[in-house]
Amino acid sequence: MRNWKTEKEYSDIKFESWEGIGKITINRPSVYNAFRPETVVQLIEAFDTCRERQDIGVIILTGEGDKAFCSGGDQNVKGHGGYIDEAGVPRLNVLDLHKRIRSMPKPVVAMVNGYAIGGGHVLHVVCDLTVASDNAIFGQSGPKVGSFDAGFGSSYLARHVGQKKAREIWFLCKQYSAKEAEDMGMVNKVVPLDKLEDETIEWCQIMLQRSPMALRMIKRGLNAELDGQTGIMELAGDATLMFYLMEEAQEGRKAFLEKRDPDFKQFPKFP
Ligand code: S0N
Repeated sequence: MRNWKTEKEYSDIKFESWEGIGKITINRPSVYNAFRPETVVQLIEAFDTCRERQDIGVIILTGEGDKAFCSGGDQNVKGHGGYIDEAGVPRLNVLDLHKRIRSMPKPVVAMVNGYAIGGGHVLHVVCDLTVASDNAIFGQSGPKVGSFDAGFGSSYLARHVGQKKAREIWFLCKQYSAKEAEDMGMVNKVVPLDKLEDETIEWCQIMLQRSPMALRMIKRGLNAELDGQTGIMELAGDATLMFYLMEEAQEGRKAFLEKRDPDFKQFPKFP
C-alpha cells in the first residue's frame, strides 16, 4: 500500500507524491477526463512544481478511474477560437502543457488506464514512456470532431509508429487496442489493469536509481533530433549547466571576482 501524499488540492486534477515519484491525475471522470482550460492551467502548475522539486525524480501522468486516461479537449466548453475558460476567453493552452512535458528535465511516464483519445492521445504521445492497461484504447479523433494537432501529436507520433501508420491514425480516426498500440511502438508495456500502477511504479523506481543527469541528457538528445533550434537550445543549455559544474568554468568566475587573469592553461585539452 503506497501512502501517496497530496501536494496540493485542485478542482480538476490530483497532485500527489511518494518516494521520489510525482503523480498527476486528471480528475474529471464524468467526462472521461477531458480537459478544459482550467484543467490545463492546473496540470501546468503541477508539472512546474515537479520540475522545481529536488525530491521528485520522475513523474506519472494518468486519469482518474478505470475508463479513461483522457478523452481530449472538453467538447462542452469548445467555442469560437478554442476552449472557453471561466472568464470567457478561448484558449488552446494544452500546447503549453505539451511543451512543459517535452522540456521537463525528468522522465514523464503516461500511465494509460482506459481511453486515450484525441488530445488525450496526444498527451500520452508527448510523454517519454507509456505503460498501459490491457483495456486501454488509443486513437485520434480530430478530423471526425473538428480538430487536429499538427504539432507533436503528428510529428512525434510518426517517430513512434512511422509516417504511413501516423497518417492512418489521423486520417481514419480508428481506435486501437493496447496490444495494437504496443505492436506499433507507441506503448512500452501492456499489463492487466490491476497491475498497472505496480508496473508503472517499478519502471519509475528503476529510473530513480539511474543517474538523473544522464537521463536528462538522453532526453535532451532524443528531443533535439526532432525539435530543431529549440531542441538544440535545451541540449546546449544542459551542456552549459554541466560546464558550470566544472572547475574550468569556475576559474573564469573566480578570476573575474579576484580581479586577475584566468588561468585556463591548467585544464586538460582532451583529444
Ligand atoms: C472516448 C470515447 C471514445 C468513449 O466512448 P464511450 O465509451 O461510448 O463513452 P461516451 O458515452 O461517449 O462518454 C462517456 C461520457 O464522457 C463524456 N465525454 C467523453 N469524451 C468527452 C469530451 N472530450 N468532452 C466532453 N465530454 C466527453 C461523454 O459525453 C459521456 O458523458 P455522458 O455520460 O454525460 O453522456 C468517446 O467519449 C469520445 O469519442 N469522446 C470524444 C473525444 C473527442 O472528441 N475529444 C476531443 C478531440 N479534440 C481535442 O482533443 C482537441 C485537443 C486540443 O485542444 C488541441 C488543440 C490544438 C493542438 C493540439 C491539441 C491536442 O490534440 O492536444
